[in-house]
Amino acid sequence: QVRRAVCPGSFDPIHNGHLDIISRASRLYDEVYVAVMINKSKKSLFEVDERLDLIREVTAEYGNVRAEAFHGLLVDFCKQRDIPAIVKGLRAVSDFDYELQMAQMNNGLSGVETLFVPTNPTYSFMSSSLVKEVATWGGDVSHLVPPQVLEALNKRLRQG
Ligand code: COD
Repeated sequence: QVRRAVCPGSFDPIHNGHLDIISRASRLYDEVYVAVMINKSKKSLFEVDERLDLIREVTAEYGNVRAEAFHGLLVDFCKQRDIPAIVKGLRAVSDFDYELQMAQMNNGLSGVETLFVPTNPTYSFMSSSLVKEVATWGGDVSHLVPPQVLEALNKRLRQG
């Protein structure tokens, strides 16, 4: 039986903290889905297709990762693809309350399990919003995102 897991998020854009979790999941499972969950009420810097392209470029080397966008509940994404496990990174205790709530809700809805991976401390302070904020004001984020993402950020932010 093929062992599948999903790493869900907004990935606006994908950064090294996300990649750390995805690469670790890719070593634990046969197939890893990266699900870009569409949230129309959240203003984004990158279109869903741009986010997917960046994810595909930077995860290609892992060989067993595929990226898809989804509009709806994460449990439905999982059901449709026969995915029994959600893999999430935990940055700090501050993440825990909300992550626990979602994990319990998702388990109650469909029986899907959530596995938490402790974030690599190198990346535990990172979020897509902070990366965008620092980059917007000209700060150096080259150590926080893969080169393809850095290029996309510079391009987008220069367009103003
Ligand atoms: N280091 C390691 N991992 C990290 C880091 C970091 N610095 N930052 C984020 N991560 C991991 C976390 O596991 C995080 O959950 C994931 O990457 C994605 O991060 P973001 O910021 O791109 O994504 P969020 O927080 O916007 O994602 C929230 C979801 C989209 C997962 C959630 O809202 C969801 O499941 N929505 C779908 C609708 C649904 O099913 N709702 C009911 C939920 S009970």
